[in-house]
Amino acid sequence: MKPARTTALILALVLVTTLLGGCGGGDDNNKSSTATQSTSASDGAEDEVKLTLVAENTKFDKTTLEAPTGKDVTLTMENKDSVEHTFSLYQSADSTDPLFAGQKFPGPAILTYQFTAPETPGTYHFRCDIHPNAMNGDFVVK
Ligand SMILES: [Cu+2]
Repeated sequence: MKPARTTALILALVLVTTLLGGCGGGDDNNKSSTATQSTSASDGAEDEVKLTLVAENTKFDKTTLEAPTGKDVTLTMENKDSVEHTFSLYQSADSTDPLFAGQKFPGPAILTYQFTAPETPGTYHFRCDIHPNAMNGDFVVK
């Protein structure tokens, strides 16, 4: 009788372990590649800034974007137009040498750009290189 009880106990432990393990591991198998995962939704995300921009009727939905100095920026741009738009970052409105030049793409589509915000605080300039006069704004770095 004793061996039977021991076996039952072990089975119970295995069951509990499996359940717990299944619960915790169910969401992610590749735990080795999640070094930058943010565990909480705290807006103080240290290593990345997420921005969004919508292009519609040859206009951006924002005239100001903001990012902390030196942070990795993930900019998700939705192009609602059938024509191509792009996002590029410049030192100033009259610069022709982009700090970051985004890929052009026609809509309707969504594209994610990744770049690093400038290290020096200031008001930079972003624009669509195809429609620079109609689609532009301030990129404020602080
Ligand atoms: Cu454009």
